[in-house]
Amino acid sequence: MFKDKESFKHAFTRQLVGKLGVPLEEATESDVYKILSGMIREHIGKDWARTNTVYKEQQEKQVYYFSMEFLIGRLLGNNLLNLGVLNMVREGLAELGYPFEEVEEQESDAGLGNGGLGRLAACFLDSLASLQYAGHGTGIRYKYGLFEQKILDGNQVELPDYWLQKGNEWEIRRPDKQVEVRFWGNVVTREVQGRLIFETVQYEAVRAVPYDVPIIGFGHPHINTLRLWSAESMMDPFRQPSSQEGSYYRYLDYNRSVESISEFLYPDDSHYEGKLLRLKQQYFLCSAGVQSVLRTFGKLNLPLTELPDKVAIQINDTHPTLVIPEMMRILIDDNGFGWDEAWDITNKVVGYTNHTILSEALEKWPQQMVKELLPRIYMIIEEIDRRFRIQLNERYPDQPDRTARMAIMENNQIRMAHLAIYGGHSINGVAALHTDILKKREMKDFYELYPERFNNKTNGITHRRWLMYANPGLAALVSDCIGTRWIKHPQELNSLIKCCEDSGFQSEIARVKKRNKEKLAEYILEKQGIVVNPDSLFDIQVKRLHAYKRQLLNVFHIIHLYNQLKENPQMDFVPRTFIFGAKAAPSYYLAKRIIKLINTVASRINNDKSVNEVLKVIFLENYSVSLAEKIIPAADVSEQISTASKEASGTGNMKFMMNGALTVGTLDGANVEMHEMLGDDNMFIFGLSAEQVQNFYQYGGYSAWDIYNSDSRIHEVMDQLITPGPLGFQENEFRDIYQSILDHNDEYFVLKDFPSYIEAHLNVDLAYRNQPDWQKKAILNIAHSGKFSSDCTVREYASEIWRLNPVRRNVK
Ligand code: HBZ
Repeated sequence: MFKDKESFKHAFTRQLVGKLGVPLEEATESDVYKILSGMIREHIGKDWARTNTVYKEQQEKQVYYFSMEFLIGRLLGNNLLNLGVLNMVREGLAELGYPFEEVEEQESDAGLGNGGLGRLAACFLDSLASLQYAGHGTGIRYKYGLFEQKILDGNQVELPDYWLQKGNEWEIRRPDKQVEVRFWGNVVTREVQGRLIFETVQYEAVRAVPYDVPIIGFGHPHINTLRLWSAESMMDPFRQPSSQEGSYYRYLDYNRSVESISEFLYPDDSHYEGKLLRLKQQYFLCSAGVQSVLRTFGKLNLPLTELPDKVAIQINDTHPTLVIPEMMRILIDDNGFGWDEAWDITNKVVGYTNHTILSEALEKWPQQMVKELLPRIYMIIEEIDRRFRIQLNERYPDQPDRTARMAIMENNQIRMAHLAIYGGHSINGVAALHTDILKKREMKDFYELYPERFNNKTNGITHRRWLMYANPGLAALVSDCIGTRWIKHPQELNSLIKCCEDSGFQSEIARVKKRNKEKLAEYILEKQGIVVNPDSLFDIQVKRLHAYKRQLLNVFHIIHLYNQLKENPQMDFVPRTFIFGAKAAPSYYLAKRIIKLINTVASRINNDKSVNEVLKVIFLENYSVSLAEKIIPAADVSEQISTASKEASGTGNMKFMMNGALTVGTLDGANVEMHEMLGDDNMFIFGLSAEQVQNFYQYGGYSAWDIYNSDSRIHEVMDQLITPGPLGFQENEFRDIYQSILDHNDEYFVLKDFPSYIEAHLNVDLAYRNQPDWQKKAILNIAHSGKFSSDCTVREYASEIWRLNPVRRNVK
């Protein structure tokens, strides 16, 4: 992009003065950010256009990743990294008097996602572009991203995240590419030359306007597109003369309802809520997205029967399942296809990724709601269901129960997962254990019917953002040790194994970690005024707050340690700093109470002079992608402690591993695969297995009360929630949490796993005392983390689901 640092400085200064009319000395960080991002945009313009031209000329097959969420975070640093000029720009700006860290802070996080699912989509985009696949994102441009979290008096308070307030330097509005999305109305049927024609009348039309964001590949001028759709009003949405009585007020109502479609991201990450607006959002995404995909395909001048050779659509969970009936609608109603042919095309194009087995998260839309909002789509789903039932009855003639279990429409609901499995050619889980559970339990019936559709694709994370960008010190050290091939071939991080015994390298690893911890300590001091000791062990749990993720188990352990320290202040104990970051869904009462508990425990412990030299608890406000980039490189211990079988994969676990943290974890999600590589020596595994958990659910045999009554450590911790104890809580202060465990027989096995969790932490304490050995374990974690690069994951999706090859010809 620039020949060298001097030419960058020169070009930058010229633009600053030329475009903003301010001399260098007077430019603010915000000016610097604007100019720098503008320079990048200008630089990539040609390559972006060229990439699209090459796709078109070479008729490349393209994949579209449909997702309600893209949690991309900030783009400036990542774009500079992928363009290969991050260090040069960093140094150049520093010489001009602008620390890069401060410039970066000018950019708001694009928080267009809740958590793992949305971040996975963002990592996949980075890998698709970096591996030179023709792969794009299709999503919604929410005006407000995931809420901003404030902690007031220990409680979570949600504020709107108006991330676009200062504008978005990376997007380009493309009104020329707009499409129309239709809601409501009535379907009328006509017969024309012996064929039934369906037409929707009296609908309400919405304008879908795309905003394109360039996704820059690493190390080459390959630039894909994240297309985010925004809902805007039409001038004449009802297709009626506007002079009708009351029509002006109707228009105002319409206007408001249109704006709301792309206004907010739903902040619930694990609980399905049948809200009309959410359904509108989903159809809006699917209809706009499919129309746009077909329009691009149309430019190839090929018959639509060839669509599956040129297009793959992957749906990120069931949220975009309506692509299936929408594609059917367009093929049949707008292009005159017969049902079977349309079904065959749709089926070959669509693949579905499942991210959860929690039954409360499975989407089931009320039939009535779909029928009213999307009458033609409803008819198509009815027909899909009718045909599926016929197949099921033929295949299982004596098993009406099975048909009822598997049907798409049942009990006045539409089961989106069933529609996605039947309507697509592939369903994948996101870690080996998760896929296994899908096959053997959750989707067993479907697996028996379509074994060939099921496959596993273990999640991954981009090592470019999560190692090279977030932890440049470690990345440099790795390259010093094994060279730079790992950057293009992350599995070659494996070569680090040979350095794991090298004491010089071990101390270097420790030095980098210490520096990262100091930086995080500075951040904590600045934000919260709390001093933490960078020499203490940083034990970190950052993720959404959910009962199954068991932040509560972590807090119980902290209370237990506190109790022990109070009893025996001389206890031999490695000083620890426990760090949390977590947002709770605004309507999730228990999760919010756990946040309050963590903050209350934190404030008591941090202010107790008798322990606060060796024990600190920090809750970091507003956990987000950019905060994760600061936190994860500073971790010694990573807490991945979900109830086995509940966490589909986890991806935070991989980020910590890649940054040299050691995991305390259950055998859940991708932890299982981490453990297979690392073994017991390099990971602290504890707790029930997924199978044991399932057996307890199925056959009983577990009593939370028995454990509570028989284990004095647990009793002591639990009772502090309801009676004044060493922590000084008030009577019944956290009775709700206490009851939530005992009333539901400890649904997530917090008490059951508590003893083995304590033991795992005693082993952590012991292991940390032997620093050379700890560093060796850390190195082995980094060495094995290459397998979890999303590059590997995306390659597997490409070859096994999408049937896509990288675009070989250089796009330049
Ligand atoms: O997807 C997560 C899984 O819990 C995690 O185990 C996995 O690693 C990750 C990527 O595969 N699931 C989510 O993050 N889910 C959501 O964010 C979500 C958002 C909206 C919903 C439901 C779920 O309506």
